[in-house]
Amino acid sequence: MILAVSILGLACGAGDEAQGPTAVPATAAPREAATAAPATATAVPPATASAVVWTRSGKAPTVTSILAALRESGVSGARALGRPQTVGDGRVVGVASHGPEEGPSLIAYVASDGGGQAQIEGRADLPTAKPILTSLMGPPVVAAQEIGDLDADGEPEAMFFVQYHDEPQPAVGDVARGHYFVVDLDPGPRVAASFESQAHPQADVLLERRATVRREDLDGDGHPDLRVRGRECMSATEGAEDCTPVDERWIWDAPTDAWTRR
Ligand SMILES: [Ca+2]
Ligand SMILES: [Ca+2]
Repeated sequence: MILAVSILGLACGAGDEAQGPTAVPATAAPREAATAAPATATAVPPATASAVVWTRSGKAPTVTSILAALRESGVSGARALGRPQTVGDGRVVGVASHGPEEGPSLIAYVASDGGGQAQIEGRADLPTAKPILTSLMGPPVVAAQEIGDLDADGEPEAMFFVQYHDEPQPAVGDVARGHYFVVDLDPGPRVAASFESQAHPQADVLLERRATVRREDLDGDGHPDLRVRGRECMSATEGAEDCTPVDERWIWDAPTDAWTRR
């Protein structure tokens, strides 16, 4: 089975209401669960949120209320990147930057409406390959996002393609980068895959990476894997390029519920 990763627009408005029955039995306070994601031997970080029973109104919280809730939960300078997407059960998922404007960090968050007020149910750091610079080329952009059961395990994930510029280096300038993050949402959020597919340097002395991502079951276990294919090129003599192929295979693994490069 081969499924191309679709490039979706940022079509779902924050004001959209979630689909279907979403009410969750009220509890006096969020109840902590003892579950935690299994440890992995990969670069994928462990879960950062425990399973919690939330009281949800079923309406999607607004971006403004999500940002306020992020700041209240200790995420300083939170700024929304793109619009949050409905993921069912009265929840939305989205990406935000935070920290200093010149060198922000990225997080994915899962939020819901608790009766006129956004509540942050969980968040996960989205580490990029290089520090993000915003002052020259603008803030990072969520260029594409997709919600669905991307690993065919019965639970939803979110895939984000984030574009950003890194910090300029002396004599070689900056690099425009494109980074994929797959975020598991249950009990998450938790990063289940993370890799760079695009790198376009200002200078010819740095490698340019041009790759695309497809979902494809590479090991025949019935669960889609991620194949990153393309080229890395260096400018050689005038008008010519010296290229090598890129063919990375990120295989989904049931015990870790994550994609590991093999
Ligand atoms: Ca899934
Ligand atoms: Ca597979």
